[in-house]
Amino acid sequence: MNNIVKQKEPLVTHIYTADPSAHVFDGKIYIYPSHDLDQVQISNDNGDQYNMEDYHILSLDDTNSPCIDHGEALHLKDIPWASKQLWAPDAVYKNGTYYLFFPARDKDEIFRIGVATSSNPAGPFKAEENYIPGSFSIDPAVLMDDDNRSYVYFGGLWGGQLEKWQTGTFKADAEGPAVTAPALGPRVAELNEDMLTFKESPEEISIVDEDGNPLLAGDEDRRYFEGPWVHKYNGNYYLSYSTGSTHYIVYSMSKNPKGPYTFKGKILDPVIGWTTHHSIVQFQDKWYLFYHDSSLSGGSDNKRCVKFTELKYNEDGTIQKIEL
Ligand code: FUB
Repeated sequence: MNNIVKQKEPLVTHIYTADPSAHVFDGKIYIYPSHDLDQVQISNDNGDQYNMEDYHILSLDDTNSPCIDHGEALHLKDIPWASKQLWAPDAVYKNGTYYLFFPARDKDEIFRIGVATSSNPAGPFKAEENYIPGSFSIDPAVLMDDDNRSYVYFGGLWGGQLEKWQTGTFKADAEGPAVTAPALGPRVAELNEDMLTFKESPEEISIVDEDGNPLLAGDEDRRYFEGPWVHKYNGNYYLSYSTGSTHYIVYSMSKNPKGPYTFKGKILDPVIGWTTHHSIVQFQDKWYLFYHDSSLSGGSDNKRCVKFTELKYNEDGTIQKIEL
């Protein structure tokens, strides 16, 4: 348990946490973060410094309550198909079961996406024997739509390996598109009723500018890098994500969960540390951005802390940029 949480302070300080996916279950806010290890690591573009081995789930009774750490919810050793690097997870509830979606490298060092289940939002979770067939790359985020259809959004460049899947199969030496070519988009797949398998092959999401032209790979202030999050507000779908190398959280909007999405603007400027990763959730009558930075460790890329702050919309549905 932590002290009373104040906005923009770390939710917990006894462990390092990152990549917060926040949801309201049973009237409380549950946060599904990565659990960064307290290790000295040299950073590289492959993300080897993010060597996480388990998940802890956090919760808040309300936005002024102490933050509760519910302890270890799932460990790498209990995931039969995974070899290392438990990266950014997400969770969804359906018919009495909570489903934890998470990326990890398989025994061939290829990132895949797995599922684990629990009857409790805080776990413990039991992993499926194998990863989701047809899954790849990182950072799964699940949207349960109003019609009860569920979609998994995922994908990340560089260490997240998305460049290596451009042909539909893994090519270890594949590189990203030329800077003047359309950027790679995140992938989306609808889930079957069982919530454990894809109903279809993942599709690439197109993110376009106000004129309908695809964002280009060289447009690093706007193009997709990793950390997708899709939420719905007033009938619009919002796809927000990290621009990676330029360190922004930005967003785009669509009338369709699979896009195309039209780029709108920035939500958050760069934070302390290389990565930036967020989620957006409504709790009671307000909206919140959950995010991380590396302030708790004095700037170590691989020792991050989860925070939150209020998020507001303009009358036309666009999101107000947050000034921390
Ligand atoms: O935490 C490991 C990786 O760093 C995540 O999967 C990315 O989104 C970035 O935050």
